[in-house]
Amino acid sequence: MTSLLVIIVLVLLAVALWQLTKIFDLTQIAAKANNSQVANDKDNNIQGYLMFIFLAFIYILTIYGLIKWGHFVLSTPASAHGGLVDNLMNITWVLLFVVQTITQFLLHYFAFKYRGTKDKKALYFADNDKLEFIWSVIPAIVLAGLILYGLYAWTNIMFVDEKEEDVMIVEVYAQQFKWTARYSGEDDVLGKANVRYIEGINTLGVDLADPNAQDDKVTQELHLPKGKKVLFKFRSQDVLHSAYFPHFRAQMNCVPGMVTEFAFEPIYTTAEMRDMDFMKEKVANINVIRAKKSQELVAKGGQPLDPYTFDYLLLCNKICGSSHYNMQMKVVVDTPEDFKKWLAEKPTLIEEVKAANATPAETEAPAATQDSAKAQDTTAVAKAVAAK
Ligand SMILES: [Cu+2]
Repeated sequence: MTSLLVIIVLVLLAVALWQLTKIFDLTQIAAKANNSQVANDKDNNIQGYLMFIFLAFIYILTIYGLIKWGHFVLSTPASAHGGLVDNLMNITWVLLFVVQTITQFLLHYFAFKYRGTKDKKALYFADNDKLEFIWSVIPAIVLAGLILYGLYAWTNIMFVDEKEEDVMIVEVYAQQFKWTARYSGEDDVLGKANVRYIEGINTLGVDLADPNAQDDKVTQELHLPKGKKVLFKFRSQDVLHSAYFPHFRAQMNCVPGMVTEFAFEPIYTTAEMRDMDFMKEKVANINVIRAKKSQELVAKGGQPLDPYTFDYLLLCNKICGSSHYNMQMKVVVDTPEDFKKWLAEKPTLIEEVKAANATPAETEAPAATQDSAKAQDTTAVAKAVAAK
């Protein structure tokens, strides 16, 4: 009750103060000599120079941003098509940078040059065909060039002829909040899958009766062989996800109820990428930050952080729920020999399902016999009743 009264008093005090300032303002206005709303030369000069200050602010912010954050870019792409994507991106950035620098200068310079003065009169200028032609045609040509180059890059990257090209087919399965990979095995054909077949450890809903599914292998880590084009088939169990491989410049939405595709060829193994100078520098920088954080943690009685080593990652790039931020899978690019060895060691899904089914059946066997004995008893009783 008291706190409510205090709040009411405070609100009333605030209202009273606000009213008092309004009255004070009104009395002041009457005392001022120049209360005109029309800008004079001094006002216009101030506005004109403010334009230049704002222009300088934009330029300084751009340069500062480039110096401070410029090194955060991903650098060398790890896929065969990555250079094409980076090229397109770089051309777009350079164009934007040049056009932005020039147009912002012109905009602010003319705003300053033609600032208002007492005896200047605005000129009525209806149109100028030549000027309009120039500023329409130049951007149209530049944009058309960019779009054509983009289309060329897109078709180049996205077109995969499964029959002609020697591709390896891998399924990437998305669900809240993890990724699972399925290798198509020796036949290079994935077994059919449907959400209705999901049962026990068959979390991808693979049709175990499908002949193509017999050699499929399901893994929690994505290994890829260097120098081999991999065609990914994406599925999602629940909501929209997006498979994003930043180091390979690849991204594709995973849509429930349909299969989407993306193919790329890894060109550097994980070990080779770790050995590149720019990557060594990045990892060293991260570890400096981690070491500092570790000191803080240890001072508070916690555990220090492990040093960071680089790994390729598959991330989710669609906000798909509360743990979206941590929906990731480690991607390892091996030499073809190491990849073969790794995959050969993995059991097929059929073997895994058999193993999973075998264990509980053996332990539950006595209970099952009892049940069937009971069932036999009841059938005997039923038969006897029917005979009567
Ligand atoms: Cu997701």
